[in-house]
Amino acid sequence: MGFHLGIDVSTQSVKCIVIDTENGTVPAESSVNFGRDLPSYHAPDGFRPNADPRIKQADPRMWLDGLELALEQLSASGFDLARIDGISGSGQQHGSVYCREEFSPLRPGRSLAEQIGPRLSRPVAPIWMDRSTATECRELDAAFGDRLQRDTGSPAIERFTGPQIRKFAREEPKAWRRTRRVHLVSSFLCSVLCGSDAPIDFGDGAGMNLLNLQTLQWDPAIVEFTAPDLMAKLPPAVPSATVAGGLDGWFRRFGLRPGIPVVVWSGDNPNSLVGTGAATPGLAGISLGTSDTFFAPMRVFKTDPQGCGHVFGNPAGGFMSLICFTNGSLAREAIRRELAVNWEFFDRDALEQSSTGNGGRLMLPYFEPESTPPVPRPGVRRNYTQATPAEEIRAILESQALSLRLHSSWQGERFRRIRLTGGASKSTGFRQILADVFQAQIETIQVTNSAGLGAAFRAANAVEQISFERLSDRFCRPQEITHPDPANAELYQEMLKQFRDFEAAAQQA
Ligand code: XUL
Repeated sequence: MGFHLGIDVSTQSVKCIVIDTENGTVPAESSVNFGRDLPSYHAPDGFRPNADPRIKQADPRMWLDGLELALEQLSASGFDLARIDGISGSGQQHGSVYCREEFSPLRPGRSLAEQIGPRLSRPVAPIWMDRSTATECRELDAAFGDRLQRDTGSPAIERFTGPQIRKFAREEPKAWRRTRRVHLVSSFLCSVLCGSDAPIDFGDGAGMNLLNLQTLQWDPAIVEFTAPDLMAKLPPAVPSATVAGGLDGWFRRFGLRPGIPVVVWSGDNPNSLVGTGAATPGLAGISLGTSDTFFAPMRVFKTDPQGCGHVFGNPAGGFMSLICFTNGSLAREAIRRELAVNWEFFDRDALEQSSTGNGGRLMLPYFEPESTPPVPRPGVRRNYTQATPAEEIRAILESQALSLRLHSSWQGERFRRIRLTGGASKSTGFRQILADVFQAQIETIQVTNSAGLGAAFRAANAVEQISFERLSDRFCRPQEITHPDPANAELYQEMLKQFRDFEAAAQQA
């Protein structure tokens, strides 16, 4: 039993969490927000503003500075980082980093950004919010048809890495030729820790439209079609419990011991699955972050006939489902700002001042292009013209809950217990709406950074062979349980049909 570090590099921040597997405690944490703490990158929301709303790119050096700062804060917190026995991490999914050279040991005298920046063949990394690859997606669909979804778990998706790589290789052929390695955000940062090229795990690799989930290898035909020489530029794909290497000596400055095992990183959703304790069949998870996501372990490999849901590798073995709704907290925050109310009103008073079902008010809050269902152009749609601020807030929350239920039904499984995580999981009103819409018990856990916690679990699991069940018993005991009110079941069942019809009509308009 020992100490393990999980590092979560998400859209807006870098967070570190240390777990003590002996005592089931979290002795140290730190957090760096890109907008607040690294203003020189001019990326208040984690990406660079662009005149084209479909383009969302970040500077990889911002992640490196964020990592350095978060580790600095962690070591300043008083916890002796020399006690750490293993490290793993979590990256926002689908984003890609293009390197001119393979990784080599780091030079001690220079910052990470200073020495790794010049080794990139592309100064920016497209992130998961990017929607600029419609052409490439059409080409992939035309070339592979249904096989793409059957074998990679998803049809061609604009934010997925394969279409993004294809676009870059076509638009910037010289820079593409100079690229020796294409990394995901997760494998890039894992490589930085190791000072050598790290593999991509099955969890995050499945979000690329390149990994064949039947063989768990890169799919040669799809890879060849995607971009010239891509196979040679991809790191190997490996199980999530693989040790990628030993920690580079550069990290000695924080008190960390060089050489300690660095376990391959994964995506934020696979990490959250284990970090919420929902990796065993029967449970599901909902993460209410910048985007909202629904995820669950899969008993059998199955794909979404609507094409919105995805299949990723489950770090605990087998597969998991993932449905991503781009307009999560992003939309809740936009409505709150529009109404000029504080969070207290949004989370509590508004729901007290409005009634369940809200007179049938529904809202499609597409402040940004939406992934589920695919909506390329932003625009908020309502099926009503009048609402008080309280009703407006209930409309967005009920509609988001109905959307989560509607688009997760393809798995054909009735989830009676759902683990809730992310910032908005603190809202008791939203928890009740989710419990009633799903007619499921909603459970929160103490640690809200489930992606970082999941990464620390994966380090403990790979290094010390501690099972996920055991880690989840220690760290993920339900804190607050919200029971569904059966009296609301029928009302929401009816609204679910209305929501489905409203959404379908809006998509055709
Ligand atoms: C999942 C997705 C998002 C990002 C956000 O497919 O695009 O959840 O991983 O971090």
